[in-house]
Amino acid sequence: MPEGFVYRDGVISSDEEQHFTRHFALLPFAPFEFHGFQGRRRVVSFGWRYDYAGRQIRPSAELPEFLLPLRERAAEVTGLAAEGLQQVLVTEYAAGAPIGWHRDKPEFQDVVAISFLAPCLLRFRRRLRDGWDRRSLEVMPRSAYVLRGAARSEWEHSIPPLCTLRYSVTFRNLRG
Ligand SMILES: O=C(O)CCC(=O)C(=O)O
Repeated sequence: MPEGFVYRDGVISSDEEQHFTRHFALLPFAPFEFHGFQGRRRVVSFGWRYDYAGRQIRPSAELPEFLLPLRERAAEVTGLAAEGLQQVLVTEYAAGAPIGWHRDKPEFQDVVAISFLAPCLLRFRRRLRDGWDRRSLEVMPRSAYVLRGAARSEWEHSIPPLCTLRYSVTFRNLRG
């Protein structure tokens, strides 16, 4: 896998997964919007959100209490302080909803993602002189992965659509 990518299975239990997904179902999700285009996934941001029209991050709603223990878990995986993970994005991928090729915005630094309910294929690609260098990994529910280093800055990532609901919660610190 790309340098800077870390994967850890089983960072939450099945009971914890059920607890969190019951809360997710009540969140005020909105379709992901990108320059007038609406993606099929739905998102809700806490702490900070990226404003695509203004090309900058803006303050967002305070992190709900039920997500604090999950942020602790994400912090343990990275070795970062939990309070440093200031941006939290909950994404709901209904059946058929992908996330296309992208790199995370440069305003953010490290990315930690915790997955819920369904396995997915996390794909990476980077441009070579004559094509693409590609990697992929099956990411399991209740696992965490971290994007740092080249995995974060040189490689793009994407997830093809699934047949069932998946949620992810991504935690990001801000570039200092
Ligand atoms: O759902 C995931 O694991 C990927 C999330 C992601 O790539 C993003 O929020 O930028």
